[in-house]
Amino acid sequence: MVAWLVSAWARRSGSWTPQHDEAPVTHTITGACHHDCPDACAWTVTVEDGRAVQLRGVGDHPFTAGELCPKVNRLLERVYDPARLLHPLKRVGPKGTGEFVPISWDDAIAEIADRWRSIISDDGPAAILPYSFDGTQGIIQKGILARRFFAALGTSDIHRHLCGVTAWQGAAAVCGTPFGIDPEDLRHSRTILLWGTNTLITNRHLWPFIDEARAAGATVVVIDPVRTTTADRVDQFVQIRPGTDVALVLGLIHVLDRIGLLDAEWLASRTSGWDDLLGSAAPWTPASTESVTGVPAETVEWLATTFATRRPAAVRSLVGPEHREHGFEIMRAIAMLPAVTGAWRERGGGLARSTQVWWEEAFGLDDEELAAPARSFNMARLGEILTDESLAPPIRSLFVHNSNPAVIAPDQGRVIDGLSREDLFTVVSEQFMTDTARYADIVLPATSQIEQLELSPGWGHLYVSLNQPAIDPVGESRSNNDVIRAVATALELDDPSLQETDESLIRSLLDRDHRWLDGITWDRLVANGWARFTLPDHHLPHEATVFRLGPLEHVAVASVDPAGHPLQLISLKQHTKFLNTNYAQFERHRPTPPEPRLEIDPTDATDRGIETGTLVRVHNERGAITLTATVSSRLQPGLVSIPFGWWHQAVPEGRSVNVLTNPAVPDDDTGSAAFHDTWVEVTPLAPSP
Ligand SMILES: Nc1nc2c(c(=O)[nH]1)N[C@H]1C(S)=C(S)[C@@H](COP(=O)(O)OP(=O)(O)OC[C@H]3O[C@@H](n4cnc5c(=O)[nH]c(N)nc54)[C@H](O)[C@@H]3O)O[C@H]1N2
Ligand SMILES: Nc1nc2c(c(=O)[nH]1)N[C@H]1C(S)=C(S)[C@@H](COP(=O)(O)OP(=O)(O)OC[C@H]3O[C@@H](n4cnc5c(=O)[nH]c(N)nc54)[C@H](O)[C@@H]3O)O[C@H]1N2
Ligand code: SF4
Ligand SMILES: [Mo]
Repeated sequence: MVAWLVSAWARRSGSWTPQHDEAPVTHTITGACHHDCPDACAWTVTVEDGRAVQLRGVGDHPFTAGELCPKVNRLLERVYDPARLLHPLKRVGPKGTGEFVPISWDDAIAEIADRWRSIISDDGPAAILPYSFDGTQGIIQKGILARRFFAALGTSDIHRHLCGVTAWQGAAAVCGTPFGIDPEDLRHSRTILLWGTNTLITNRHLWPFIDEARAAGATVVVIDPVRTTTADRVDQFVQIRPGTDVALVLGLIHVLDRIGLLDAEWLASRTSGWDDLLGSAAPWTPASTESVTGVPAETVEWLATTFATRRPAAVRSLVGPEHREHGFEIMRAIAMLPAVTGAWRERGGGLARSTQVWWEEAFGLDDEELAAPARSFNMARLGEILTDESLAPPIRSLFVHNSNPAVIAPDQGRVIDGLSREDLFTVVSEQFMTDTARYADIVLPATSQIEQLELSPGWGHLYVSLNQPAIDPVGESRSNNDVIRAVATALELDDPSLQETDESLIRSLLDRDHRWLDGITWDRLVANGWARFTLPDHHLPHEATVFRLGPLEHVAVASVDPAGHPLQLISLKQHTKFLNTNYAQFERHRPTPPEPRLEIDPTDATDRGIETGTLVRVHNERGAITLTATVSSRLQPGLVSIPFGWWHQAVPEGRSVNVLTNPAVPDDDTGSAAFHDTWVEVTPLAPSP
């Protein structure tokens, strides 16, 4: 492998010429998936004469076990797709029309440096805003160098809080730290509550562990407002009214106390604030819990008894319920249940959540001492920030990488208004001409995972992989870090840390003196591809924690929003072949029928004269989109659904679901947006032909 890497690099530097008259030269390179998916599957790429010809899962990886997924099984088609961006581009038409001409890298970098110099001299570096997110989860290309660079420049920054931070905060409020149990330990559980997570779609490699537990007798429950694919496959589906989880937790605690299933000794020694919590639970009889949550009183009794007695018992949760105005309180409530029952005592009991915190700590990702940004904004407020004329200084340049804000951010209409500003100098590093890239002044073609060196941990397990570049960059594409190094040079920023190579970045992360990294070396990862963090096989993260309980309050989600729209809209990651906005541009990845559809409950459909196939307009005070309706019993009265991930061209208005969604964030500007606390009306236009 090392020999191959040397030859690949030599080839790139021009000292190697292909020998076409020889038999094909085949190599197999190890790597791992970069997508924002908890699984981070380990893979091998087979390369023949410099072209990747096969991608396979690594069979001996304990978590992903040789399987990829329906998206990434076709990754090589994505890598070589004719629509891949191959050259830097410069805008020639009005913003958003997608009219560009190719330019050289030298010209692109020079233009960025010139424009930024002039912006900095007029308004200071705070007028520049980098916007990046989770397009890649690889540590190296996700932002290490970009963070250093923008800190050195003194620009503004964003809180990258659209995903996971609220769940993190909710767990930490109860457990002191956001650590949960190793998700693999769910194989030992006898009760598993999949609480607002669609495991089969979003975290498919966890399923074998759940199956293993079930084979040994575990009861698996889904708690979700929507009958998801996962809900169809478990022992009990608990269909909760959206955003009422705090009330359900209070109802469960009420029952546990009433029938004497709680351990007084545990509560006294391992929790604080129990009396206050019990006070909050007092009014929540099964009947009152049912009236608010829609969960039948007998199910509330059953769920409480099952969780407390069929042990080990665990809650599994990712991010679904956090995307709400009271997301923090919901995630805090969910974390309280295992703390109250002492579920953490047994292996396979407790809260299984994102494992990102393990590698953030091991690799010390927040430890680097960098200058604080000039100012920082919650990324959910992008539309507001770009259109706020009173900002001093205003944002005059946006640098986007690893993200598609025109599609993923809430309140899309305002985001597009901002991106349309002719005076906003926007640079987008992308693999494809996304809805965001269309609004750029300069588009930079980005390498894909199989073209770049990367350290790829997973946020659903405790393994880390070294992803080696398998092929040369396609076209003239360059990695994020190559771009940062070039712009730093052009701006004459001479701090050597801005020129650190990707290999050096990885080696210094692995060299950190942290016990979970003991024995994980560059050479070992080159030889084996992946390694488990060095942890005891049975690792209890909260052996001595005193869990913080305390008062808990259910805050009702208004039954009708202030603007009077009667239906609540949820927008989920529900397509097996999309990964957020990735792949939505390819027909071969679309569902059948190949379009985003509005799902609506039969009662709401009948009230409005809507049938499956009716063309409808979904609208609220923020915007409108036109879709075909599907009447579906997966939902519940009052709840409609539009899938997330589709690009603008999938909808006649040239907008996708986030044109409707609620951009509200918590008052302290941390945490996610309230995507799912969105209210709409649905009006039929005409029956579909
Ligand atoms: N195939 C595929 N896999 C993916 C992704 C993808 O786009 N496609 N995206 C990846 C990303 S970025 C992430 S963050 C993860 C997310 O993984 P998950 O958290 O599993 O997925 P979500 O679809 O965000 O939400 C899960 C469930 O939460 C439910 N939910 C919403 N509101 C509430 C509520 O108030 N209470 C309760 N109890 N449930 C509620 C939704 O109905 C939904 O079924 O998936 C990752 N994996
Ligand atoms: N309505 C609604 N909105 C949501 C959500 C929802 O459930 N509903 N979910 C939210 C969540 S949980 C998340 S995580 C966000 C996701 O938001 P994003 O992270 O912005 O979304 P992705 O589609 O994963 O990635 C964006 C882009 O990154 C690019 N990319 C990938 N690798 C690289 C690379 O190495 N270099 C460069 N330069 N680019 C690269 C891809 O081509 C892709 O176009 O969306 C959020 N928005
Ligand atoms: S998207 Fe997820 S399941 Fe698919 S290959 Fe990547 S990590 Fe694995
Ligand atoms: Mo996410």
